[in-house]
Amino acid sequence: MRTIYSEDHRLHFPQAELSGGQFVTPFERPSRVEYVLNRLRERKLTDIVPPAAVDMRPVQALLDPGYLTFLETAWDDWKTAGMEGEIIAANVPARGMHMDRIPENIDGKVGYYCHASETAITRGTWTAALSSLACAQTAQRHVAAGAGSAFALCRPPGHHATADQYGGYCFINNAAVVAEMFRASGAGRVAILDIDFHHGNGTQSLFYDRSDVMFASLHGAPQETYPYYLGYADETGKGAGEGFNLNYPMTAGTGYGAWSHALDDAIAKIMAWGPEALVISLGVDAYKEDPISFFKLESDDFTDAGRRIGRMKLPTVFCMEGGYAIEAVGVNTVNVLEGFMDA
Ligand code: 5XA
Ligand code: ZN
Repeated sequence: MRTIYSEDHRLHFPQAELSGGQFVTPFERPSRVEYVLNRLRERKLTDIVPPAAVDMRPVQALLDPGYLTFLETAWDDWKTAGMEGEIIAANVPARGMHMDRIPENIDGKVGYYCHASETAITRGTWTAALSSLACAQTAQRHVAAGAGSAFALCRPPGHHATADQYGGYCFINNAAVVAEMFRASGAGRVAILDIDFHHGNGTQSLFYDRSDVMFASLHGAPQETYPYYLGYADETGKGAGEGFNLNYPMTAGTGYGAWSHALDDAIAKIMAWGPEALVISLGVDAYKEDPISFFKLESDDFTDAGRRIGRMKLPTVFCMEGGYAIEAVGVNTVNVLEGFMDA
């Protein structure tokens, strides 16, 4: 399986993340990718290529143009306004306030376009986000051309990003763009299966009223973990999208027994629908030692999960999402890919 990877991810490395009331080194850091690359090489999955140039057309079709302009210009505007540090949202529209009036001041704009203030924007964030997107797009074209599968080693990740909000370390929703590109390249039905520990709120919101893209997510219950305000089992889609959104929230301590049961259920429902392409939001933070998550998967479980996904026998693009048990991220990610290829 081909991996698509860009060095430009390094341009996004905020100094700090707001966590537990303190500024800490961000969990989502460049070295995560090094561990994945090393493991890919160790296991001789060495077809690692750079992405082609990013194509903004499918992104513009899916995301809010004002949001894209904001991401592109935020750093310059922030500096022009005399801000000393990195961009961190300090003011967000809350209950009872206007949710639809965009402030002119950059500090207000940041709050308008942000949903989680752990995520900082730095000088290189936009370029890095575009490079991450380019990896996903190149993977999609490779699979649409008949390759069977591809792994987009995306960083920063994407599944929390909505049409007009960043947060949860995500800026542009790579998996959603890939799904949209599969639709544009002729797939009538596309499924997105999100196995990251966190609910893919951004992906859900982008397709919630659509019947051509099914979204299924296995994640920590929103009562107990980020993103807190979305991801309940009764969110099943709306309008034409009713029945095309499947959430599997699970409680703290969930192990592979219950998790794989949810995976099998999601796979069965996806397969009964008959999609022509599959996008996997591949996070490995369901791992038992992940520092910001609470599931209990072992490294071998990721191989088995990959095998179950591989048995779907669908053209598949994997987009890297989360995973922060830094030394295990490589093994766990590559285990999914090897299980998939072994199916
Ligand atoms: O999949 N999403 C993540 O891993 C980011 C979680 C951020 C929690 N503050
Ligand atoms: Zn995650």
